Amino acid sequence: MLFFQIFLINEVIKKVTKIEFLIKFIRRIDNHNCQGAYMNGNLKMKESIEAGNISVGIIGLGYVGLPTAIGFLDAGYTVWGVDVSQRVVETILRGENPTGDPEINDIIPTPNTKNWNITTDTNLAVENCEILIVTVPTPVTSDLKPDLKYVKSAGENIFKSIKPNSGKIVVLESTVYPGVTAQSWLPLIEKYGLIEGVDVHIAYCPERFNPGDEANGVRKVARVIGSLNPEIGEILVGVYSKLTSGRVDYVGKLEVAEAAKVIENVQRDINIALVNELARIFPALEIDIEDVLNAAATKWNFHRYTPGVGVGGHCIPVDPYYMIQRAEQVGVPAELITAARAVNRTMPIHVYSVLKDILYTNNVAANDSNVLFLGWSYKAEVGDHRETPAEHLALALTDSGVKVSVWDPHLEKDVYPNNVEVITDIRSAKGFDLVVLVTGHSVCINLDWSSLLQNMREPLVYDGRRVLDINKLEDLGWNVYAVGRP
Ligand code: SAJ
Repeated sequence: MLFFQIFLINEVIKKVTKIEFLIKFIRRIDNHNCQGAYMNGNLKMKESIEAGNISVGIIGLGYVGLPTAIGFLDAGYTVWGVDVSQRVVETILRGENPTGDPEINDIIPTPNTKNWNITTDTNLAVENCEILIVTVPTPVTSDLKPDLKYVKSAGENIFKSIKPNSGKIVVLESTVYPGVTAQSWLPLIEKYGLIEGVDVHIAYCPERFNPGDEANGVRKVARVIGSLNPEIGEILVGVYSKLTSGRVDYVGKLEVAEAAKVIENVQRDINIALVNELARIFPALEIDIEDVLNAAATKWNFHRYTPGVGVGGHCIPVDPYYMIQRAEQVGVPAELITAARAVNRTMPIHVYSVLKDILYTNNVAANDSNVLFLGWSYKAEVGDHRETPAEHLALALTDSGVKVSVWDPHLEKDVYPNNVEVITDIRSAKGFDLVVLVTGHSVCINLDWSSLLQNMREPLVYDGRRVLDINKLEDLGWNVYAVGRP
């Protein structure tokens, strides 16, 4: 009896699955037959794009999403910005900037700006937008593995709100390894009974704007687009061509666009790793790396990069691990990428040992020394401390008994770890043994070095970004050291 019951249930399940399959098959056929009509649907979408009367939803209003949302508003689109954080949404609705990036302080739309809708409700944005753009973080886990949880949760929230036959376009902009968009989102589309190419279209268009660089901002930087359906790719070329004055290219497969973005950052990490490694080698040869770079840069095809205390930010020190992981998955180890990453990752420790030598050579006991960091941001002229190498350098120093204080007018007081003192007024900086320039902000480079010298215990300065005028400082009486200088 039991056996007969199980057999019956199995048969029913098989039938249901078959029916489900049949429905989807018919919808695809039907859609294919009315592809023309749907194409007309796309045509309608294309026309409304050209007419500019479509709404764009931006999912994730952080360092990338908020400037992107403001860019689309600026380009004349109705924008629905979504963030899971109530604090972020309320801050933006007050016309204030929730990201630490002061660069966009003055461009946050004022409250009740027309066509500017900010919410925590993804469903509302999906209902009101033809195109949804996902700009969520793609960090790494503590063991340096890609962490795709935000890409997946954003996808979950979007796809569960999409209605059949709506033909919405969902674009991922976050930096990922080749394959993530399809691998993360197609199962979700399936889960919610949707059909990619009928109910929804997915595409990839990596964000590329360069923080702190107006010439390569959201409205000027070139873009590339990959998608499963070339027509959707072309539609998005139209959409992004209104956003940026830079060129916009449809490059075919999702994976091509995904790979393009990740290698742009991998290439930069490798190039920086080369000069950082040379900055370790040349002093041992009694050669100053800057002299060598100046000489090499006279050659037309020498690409100059700058050595420094380390590589920070949410992109360059993170994205290579995506490529390393993907290469491992297919059994082709990324040796060069891995090696370069290790060089840049250990630069703060290299600089730490150099600073210890400087203190020792100048008879300053480490556990009785006061070091002043100029800058904490991961790079010049931005107020962004994410993955800053300053944190690793400061920790190594304080762990060895050195007292570290920091001055960085680009950052709020609450971003610092508790092992450092924060100085808000550089004129009050007194009693230091060593100044370390960690970030090349112009305010750090152009500060009053002679009065700072008056307040120092020892006239020692270390240029960790090769931005200081060494001769001028030596003329003032400073004892100048620098990364890559013997
Ligand atoms: N750095 C050096 N030496 C150099 C150049 C940079 O040590 O010669 C350091 C910087 O000080 C900083 C880090 O590298 O700590 C990264 O700074 P960055 O200016 O190289 O890059 P990001 O992270 O601000 O922006 C990068 C850019 N990618 C490329 O230039 C290939 C930007 O265009 C991307 O949009 C961004 O990553 C991103 O979001 O992916």
